Amino acid sequence: MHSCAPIIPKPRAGWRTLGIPFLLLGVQEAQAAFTWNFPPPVTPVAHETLQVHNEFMLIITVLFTVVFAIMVYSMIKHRKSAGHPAADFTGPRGVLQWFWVLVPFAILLFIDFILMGIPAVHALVEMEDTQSRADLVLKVTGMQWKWQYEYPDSGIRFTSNLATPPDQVANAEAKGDNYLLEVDNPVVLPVGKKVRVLLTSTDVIHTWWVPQFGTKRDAIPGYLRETWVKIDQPGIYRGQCAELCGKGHGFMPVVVEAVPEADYLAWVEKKKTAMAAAANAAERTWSREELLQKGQEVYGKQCVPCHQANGQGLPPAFPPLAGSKVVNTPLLSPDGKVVKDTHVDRVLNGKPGTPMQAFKNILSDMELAAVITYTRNSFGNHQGDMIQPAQIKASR
Ligand code: HEC
Ligand SMILES: [Cu+2]
Repeated sequence: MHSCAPIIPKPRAGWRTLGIPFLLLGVQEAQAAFTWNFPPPVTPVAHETLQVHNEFMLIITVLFTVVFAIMVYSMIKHRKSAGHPAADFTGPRGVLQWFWVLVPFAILLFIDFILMGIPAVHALVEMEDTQSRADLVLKVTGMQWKWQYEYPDSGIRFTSNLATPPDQVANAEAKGDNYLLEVDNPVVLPVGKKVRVLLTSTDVIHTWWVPQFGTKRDAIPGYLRETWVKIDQPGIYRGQCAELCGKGHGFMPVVVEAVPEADYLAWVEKKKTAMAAAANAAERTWSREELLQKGQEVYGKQCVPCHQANGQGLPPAFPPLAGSKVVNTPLLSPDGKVVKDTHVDRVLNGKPGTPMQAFKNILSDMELAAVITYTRNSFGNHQGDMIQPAQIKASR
């Protein structure tokens, strides 16, 4: 386990005092990541949007140069001190001036509608074509502050949490190469397959964004939105949540591992086996030590962002679990049912309308039993009891 450092970055004096010019020069950790151009595109949409961008840059640079060259030339050449009188636009000469209005207007219309409009509309249509010939569906759910991934075809479901150690965030340890861009469970996708990506959220708006995919789409609670990717090269692609979604917004990266199809299929089998093993874990009786140990691990990943490593929370937004009334309630009713507003109820069902999410569908029976047992026997809570995965399973 890491030390009890909260994941709130301390301000770095260097950034604040050196300011923007040095920031732009790429001092300190920004240096490695600093480039002038876009990262290499790896999906059809990313290729196309980059091409549209480059074409547009070329067109507007030419326009800018030509227009400004004529302007500057005219201003200097026909200046008053060189003896040029002001133009008179009245009378028949004035009508002729319409020529100088309509010709550039026609040129701009041509550029906008033909040279820029056609490629832009083509790229837009391509972006929206999420359904045709899709090989695979990936469902992405944003939650404070992690991503949940589901593969409806194979029944795989897991959450993907930040893997950067809190000590690096607190500057107690040197920052790694993929600082804040690393997760415990990356999404694995096959290369060369069209993946339809469905997006939603359980709490606030998040955005699933991987720059090299050229897609960036909001995950909105209550809506199902979509985008698609077809990754053309194996590799690890990193991105971030791109919608300010609260305290942990900077701590929910996206990591996608694109692999050849055979490796993908092998990964699917491995995940399925692991999920079956997790389901079997609910069948046997666990010792108190096992539950406490596993519970501490689950707590570190799932609960620390809000309730903190020491269980003190960050009141008033996030209540302490240390000494909490809810935590210190009896476990289940005598007939094994979940009682409303008790510890088990709060963790399984969350509290609607607050950031406390329902962990019923995020964690396995084993993980739920472990984290509940752990929290009621830590941070000064001494319930001295435990709950078994089988009891959680039976109570569902
Ligand atoms: C995104 C932030 C967040 C995360 C992550 C989170 N909680 Fe909470 N939790 C809250 C908030 C906010 C409340 C207060 C809800 C309310 O208004 O009653 C709460 C309340 C609770 C309570 C009741 C405390 C009390 O005294 O009212 C328990 C128990 C609890 N959480 C356990 C957990 C466990 C266990 C985890 C990890 C598996 C977890 N929480 C993860 C935000 C979070
Ligand atoms: Cu977010």
